[in-house]
Amino acid sequence: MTSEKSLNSVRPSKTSKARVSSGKTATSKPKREKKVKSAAASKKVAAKLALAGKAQTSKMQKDSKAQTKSERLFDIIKNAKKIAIFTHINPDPDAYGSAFALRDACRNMGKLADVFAVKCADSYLDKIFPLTELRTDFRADEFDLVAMVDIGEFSRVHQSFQDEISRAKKIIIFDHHVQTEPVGEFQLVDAGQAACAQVLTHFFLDNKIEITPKIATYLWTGLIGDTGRFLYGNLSHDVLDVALKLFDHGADTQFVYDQMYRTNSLKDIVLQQKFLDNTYFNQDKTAGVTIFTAKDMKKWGVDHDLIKKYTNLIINIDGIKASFVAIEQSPNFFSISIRTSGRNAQKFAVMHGGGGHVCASGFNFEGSKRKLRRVAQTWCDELLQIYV
Ligand SMILES: [Mn+2]
Repeated sequence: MTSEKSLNSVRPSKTSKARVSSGKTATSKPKREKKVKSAAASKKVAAKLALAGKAQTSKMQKDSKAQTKSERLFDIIKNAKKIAIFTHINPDPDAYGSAFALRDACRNMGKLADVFAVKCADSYLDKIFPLTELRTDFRADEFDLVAMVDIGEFSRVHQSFQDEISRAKKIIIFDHHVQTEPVGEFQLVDAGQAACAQVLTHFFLDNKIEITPKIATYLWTGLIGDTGRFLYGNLSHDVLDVALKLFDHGADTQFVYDQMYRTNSLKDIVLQQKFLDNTYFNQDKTAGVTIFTAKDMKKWGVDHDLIKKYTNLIINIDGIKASFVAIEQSPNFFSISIRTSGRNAQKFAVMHGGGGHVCASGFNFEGSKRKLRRVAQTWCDELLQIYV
């Protein structure tokens, strides 16, 4: 769905190293520099993956023809003893759901498996997932396999893990994002699926890996998170089929709903009010930009996770086709979540150094709130007019 042109603009190309050493990139904005740096790290990972892929191909030449990608990944897991699982920064229900489902499935196969992630503030996610068991002390030489879930690009891995991961012996990927950086051969990626949990459910079922009620609950949480409990435009026969299968495998659906949606506190209501107070609409009220500065968040006692819970508040207003929600993560550094209806947020995000899905994407912005407000007006026009 993404045009080659926009893909090329973020893909670490063969000439990217030459461009860095020529100094051209170094003179551009720091944001670009960061992008190139993470692209270089990802190139290292890609090269490793390609190498591993070749070894794998020759080793399995005799029987690989009939083997599906899913079976190959299962073989890799079966042959591993110690598996480190990673997901994207600011993990959401699909990220944690996929990671913990895979962890428990691996453990049930007798593997040593752990999830590595940097937790955001306390939230409802603590009630669903054993987040006290998250690890941050990853060392590549202590594991023989790295599994990444719900990650469309290497730069979305928490920065503190990136260097060690690039030293990993073998990397596999389960995902449902449009991959904007090459990630080698060991991957099970379907950008047509609504959640990584959906990809993993198929993987477990296809390979007859036991889905315990606990694993089903984790996967259900991921599916509910990424479909907005079947509310977003990414519903399909398969989503409902997977939901039914997880239900049949004992997913505690009511527990998940109670944790995720029946938790409106006074703080939630206040936040919704602040959301409206801080949203600038364009002239014909078809797009909105909401900005949360760190100072305001501190004043109102709301955190990143609580705001994320309402990322869809503006896009759900009748007539709104695009919404931008900006959260100040560090001084003058904002994470921007885009939500769209009938517009391609993914293409837009890629053009701005980010990524994601057709109706839900994100990227980062460096600059003051005032600058952001000004630039965001042009984003609204751009998104509404070009990315149809
Ligand atoms: Mn996801």
